Amino acid sequence: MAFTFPKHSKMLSPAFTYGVATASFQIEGGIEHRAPCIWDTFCAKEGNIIDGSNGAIACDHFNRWQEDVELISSLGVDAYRLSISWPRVIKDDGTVNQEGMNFYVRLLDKLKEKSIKVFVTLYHWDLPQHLENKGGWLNRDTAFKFQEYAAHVVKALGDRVYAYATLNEPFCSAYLGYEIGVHAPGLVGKENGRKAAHHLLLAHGLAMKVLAKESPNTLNGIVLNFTPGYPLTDSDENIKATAMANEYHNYWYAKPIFDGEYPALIETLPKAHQPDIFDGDMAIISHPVDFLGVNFYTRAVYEADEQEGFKEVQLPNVERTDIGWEVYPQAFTDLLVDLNERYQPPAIFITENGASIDDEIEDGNINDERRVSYYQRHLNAVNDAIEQGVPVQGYFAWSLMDNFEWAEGYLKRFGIVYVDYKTQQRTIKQSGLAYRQLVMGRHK
Ligand code: IFM
Repeated sequence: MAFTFPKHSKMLSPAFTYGVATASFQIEGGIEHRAPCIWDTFCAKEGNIIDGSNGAIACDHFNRWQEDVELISSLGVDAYRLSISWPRVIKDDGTVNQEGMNFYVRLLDKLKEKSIKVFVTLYHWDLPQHLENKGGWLNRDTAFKFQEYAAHVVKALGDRVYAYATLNEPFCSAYLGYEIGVHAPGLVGKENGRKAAHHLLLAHGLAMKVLAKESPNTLNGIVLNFTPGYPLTDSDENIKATAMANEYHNYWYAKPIFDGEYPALIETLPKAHQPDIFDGDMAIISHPVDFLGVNFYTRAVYEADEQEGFKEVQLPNVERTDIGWEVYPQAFTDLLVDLNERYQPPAIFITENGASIDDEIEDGNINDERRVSYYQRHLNAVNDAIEQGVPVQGYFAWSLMDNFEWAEGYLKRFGIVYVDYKTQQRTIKQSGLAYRQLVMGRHK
């Protein structure tokens, strides 16, 4: 199995960055060496995680990081996207936990030794629990705590880093975590979601200021996830409902960063659901970024709903991955073209894309044909966007290896490497082998 591209494709050039991605809570374990975070607390509550699991061991990356760097290197990729665990590097009193910071210093040194570029995400959802106890992302002060944390990380990691993303998917933190409660900290209420989102975006802007000043030689930006909405039919009501859904779920995060304002939808929300925007906030949030990280997995289909304005519809008889997400690569191209037209980001990196498949290991092989097919079609979708002038400079497979898939526990596998959670043995899947062949076979 191998991936194919049109011969002239820019994605076959060595200048195009290929990488693999992970996040701290999903792979590290080693929780006895760090302060508690909101996901530890969320996992401890019965019913929150489908298989009742937690991040205590995960992929045991905290102990197996050297072996994992060898694995990444064996895939031949140019880059590795990882996240820093805030509660591992900062103690509850705000000072640096040197032991925790050294973990990342050593990891990054080893990656440098292997000539692998490091894309660091500062926040991939593991908020220190003591900050949640003071209101978490509903508390404006958390944004300033994040700025201090960012400054400590930049100082410690120095020139080991190629690119920094402030946040990963603030939509998930704000909407899933504070509005519908399926992610940590599990709060529910429309009065929460937009307020949490505003403080997350403020945190991003404040950290960008630090990054621009203290780390001018890295690429500094943010990672947003997009699930583009499409109308169920072309009726005016459904088209309008879809536009509303797109503003609420997608542009809500991108527009403030690039245009310095929220989508017009904000005016129609009840006052109690609107964030408190202080003078100067939007200028902080719209600090120029060097790149936009785009995470894409699927699309959503909407129809009008009298009460809510829009409602998601599950189409019957469409191809889906094993997490239930529709496979619809055209939406990837459409999204990238749309983002480029709207915001002209200086550069785009696809920071996540991949498929959850219920893999089985047979005679030491994982023949994940459906994942290979997913990757092939989505890589082509990116190529189509590049051909339409979108400045995509790199692509990261989600994920390097199977890991803790949040509320789904360990039941959903996104890796291009299989993890046997009993033995912690890693085995490269067919998709991983195909990815390696693509990366290593590029024109020199
Ligand atoms: O596993 C997650 C990741 O942490 C954030 N983006 C989506 C992935 C798949 O759900």
